[in-house]
Amino acid sequence: MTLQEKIDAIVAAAADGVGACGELSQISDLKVKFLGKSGELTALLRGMKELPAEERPAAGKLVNEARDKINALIDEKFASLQARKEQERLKSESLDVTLKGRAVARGSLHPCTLVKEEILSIFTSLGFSVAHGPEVETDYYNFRQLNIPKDHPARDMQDTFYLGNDILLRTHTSPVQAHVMEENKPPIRVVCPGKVYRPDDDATHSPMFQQIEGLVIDENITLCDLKGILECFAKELFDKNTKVRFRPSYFPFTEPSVEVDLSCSVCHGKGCRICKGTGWIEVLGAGVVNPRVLEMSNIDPEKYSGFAFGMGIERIAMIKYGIPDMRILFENDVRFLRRFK
Ligand code: 2NM
Repeated sequence: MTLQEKIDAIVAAAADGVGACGELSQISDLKVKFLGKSGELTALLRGMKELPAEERPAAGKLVNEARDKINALIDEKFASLQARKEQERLKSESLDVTLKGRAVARGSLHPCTLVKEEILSIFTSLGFSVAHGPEVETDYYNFRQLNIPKDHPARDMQDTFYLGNDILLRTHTSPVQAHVMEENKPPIRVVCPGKVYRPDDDATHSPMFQQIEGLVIDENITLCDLKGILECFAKELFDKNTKVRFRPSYFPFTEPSVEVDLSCSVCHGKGCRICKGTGWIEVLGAGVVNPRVLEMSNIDPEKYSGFAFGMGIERIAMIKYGIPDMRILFENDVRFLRRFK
């Protein structure tokens, strides 16, 4: 067999091999078989040493041409298998853009959050700023600075979770106001929302609930200013015909102290299930800040006076939305929560 015939046979075998190849993974086998170190073409090249020197260049040229041809055949096959694979991938990943989309489930705000934000926006529109403070407090800020010394009977009114000797979970947001009074000079107009803790648990009490307390301190502040602000607040939160009624009460941090009733927004004073037939609903506690509290906060009670008030957010949400049992607000049953979208 001449060299040319041998080469033609190798090229023909490579063309057959390439023709039979149907998988990308077989391409490297083809390369090894026809172009690799132990391939037939390499054997031919090695055999050149035995040829007379003058025949070597022509023979070398033939072998090189054959190698280029086989390389081209393999590259072409590789490209076509690659293209086929890409087509298959595109086909398997194709999207039916006419399919209906899935609706994203949107969340909504908890009724207590809605009520809290509404109350804060009423007070900020009246010129109040908003202050926050820690839920873990000292006995000093939660009680003593608010004129509730140790062994004071008012401590029985507010049973307390103690975390240590003088460390406790705040029973009201008044300690935030104690910090505000200590750190600011009058005039002070502030509302303090937040979680508070007391060991009660029944249909109208939860061991954790939320309060908003307000505080105003300036020259010549009286109980009349308190009533005016609360009337304005009640008319905004319920309706413009809402009436405000004060009844005498007792808090150690205010003197005089009042319970604040609002005319029932459901029956407008006629008497119904919500107001238990009285036409009035008890919504807040309030009063004129006790001069001893001002004194302990380094505010001169001869020059300044103030009023303060406090309300429970859950209680107001229950009144506003007619919720009979406070526990519903803490169960997070989505059937209930969806009603507030
Ligand atoms: C209430 C009722 C009455 C109150 C008093 C103070 C402070 F810090 F000025 F002493 N803050 N909040 C207060 C007064 C709270 O909640 C039923």
